[in-house]
Amino acid sequence: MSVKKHNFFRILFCVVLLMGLMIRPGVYAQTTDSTSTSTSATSNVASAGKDTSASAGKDTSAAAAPAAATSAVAPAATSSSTAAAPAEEVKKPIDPQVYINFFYYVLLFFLVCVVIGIIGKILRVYELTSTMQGKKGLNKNSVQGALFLVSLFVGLYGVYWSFEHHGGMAWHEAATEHGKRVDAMFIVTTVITTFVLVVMHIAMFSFAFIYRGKPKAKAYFYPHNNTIEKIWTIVPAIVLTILVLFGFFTWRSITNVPEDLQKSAMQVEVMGAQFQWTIRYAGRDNVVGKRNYKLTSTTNDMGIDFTDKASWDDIQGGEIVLPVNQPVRFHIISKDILHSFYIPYFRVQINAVPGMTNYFQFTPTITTQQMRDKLDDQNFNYTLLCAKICGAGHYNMQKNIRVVSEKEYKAWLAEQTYFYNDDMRKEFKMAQSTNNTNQTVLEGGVK
Ligand SMILES: [Cu+2]
Repeated sequence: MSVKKHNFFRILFCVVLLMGLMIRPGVYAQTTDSTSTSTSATSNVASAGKDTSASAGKDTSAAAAPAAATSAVAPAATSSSTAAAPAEEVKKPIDPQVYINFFYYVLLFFLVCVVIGIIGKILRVYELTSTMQGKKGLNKNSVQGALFLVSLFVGLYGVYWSFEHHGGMAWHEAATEHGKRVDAMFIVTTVITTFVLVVMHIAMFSFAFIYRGKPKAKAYFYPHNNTIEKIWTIVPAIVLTILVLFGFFTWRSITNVPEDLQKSAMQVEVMGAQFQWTIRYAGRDNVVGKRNYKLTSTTNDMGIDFTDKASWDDIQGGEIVLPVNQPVRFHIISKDILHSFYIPYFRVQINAVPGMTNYFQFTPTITTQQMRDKLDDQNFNYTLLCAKICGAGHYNMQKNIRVVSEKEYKAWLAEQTYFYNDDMRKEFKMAQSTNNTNQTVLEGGVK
């Protein structure tokens, strides 16, 4: 039985090895393309976003939509464009490297299994020969204790390596005033939790080594100690309370803005909808006009109530442009379902909830150009993202944010269009006259 088993694994290993050796660029790619174009389209969405958006852009070019609008329709257009696309576009080959990588890891897995098997066999042979020679053989307790120590060092090195290599990827300077407070909180939490992680692991793994099974050692029965119980209950409770309070007061300091500062800040409304953000600047009066969801129409996407004169000077922002070092108060709303207003570099995240308005006030402190220079990346842009998985096009809910000087901001704002444009005026006046007629008819009926 065991001989059969061994033969089975040998054959399996040889088959995988041969398959790996037989891989030639293009061989698999061609067969897959002719059979499963939809798969290739899907994987292209993930791996080569540029291709997908390009093809989606072609399909929607008739509408001459700007970049943001094109990206908003990309998910729907992706499937239709695949069906309607010309033959040569459909036959786009999958990068053969994908298959090579896959088989490389499969082979690596088998190789690791074989190495472990060989080590096991060597140990078994050593054990049998020791028994035959009348020696004690391998002390499994010592081996396992040593393995615990090895795991400890490998694990701790892994933690260090992860901080060293991935810390830089996740960590970037905050570009807002309050961002520094959030970062301070993050650093303190990380330092405390890392300290606990290291101390706990050293204790656990080294105890497993120090108190490994020994022939003459006796287990010490130690059922209870009140002092130890108190220490390990009170100390974590104090640390957690400090962390929670630290978080609570930081959040309060960020969100509880005094009323006069709320009013003096620049007012911008942002509405999340599947799958785009619509931006409304308050205009000259710095008051965002009222909305009523019942007024939502194809021309009035936000349901702006134009009977409120404060809405007449409200400005549409194709992108978000903010003047540096000036407080801005975002009114965050949702048209349909939950979204989340998330700007990583600004340390800003708050849900966009249908039926209510959330607010986030902050002051950007680093312009886009300054950040580009700092990061040595001239293509860098701050981005508003949606942090709530809201449907198929969720990944596309992105909006560029430009932080510029006051002068540049004013120049940009002057070029933007009003929500209350000619079409809206006509629609509004028609609605007004219909209302007036209805009112007259009603009043006539009452009389
Ligand atoms: Cu989303």
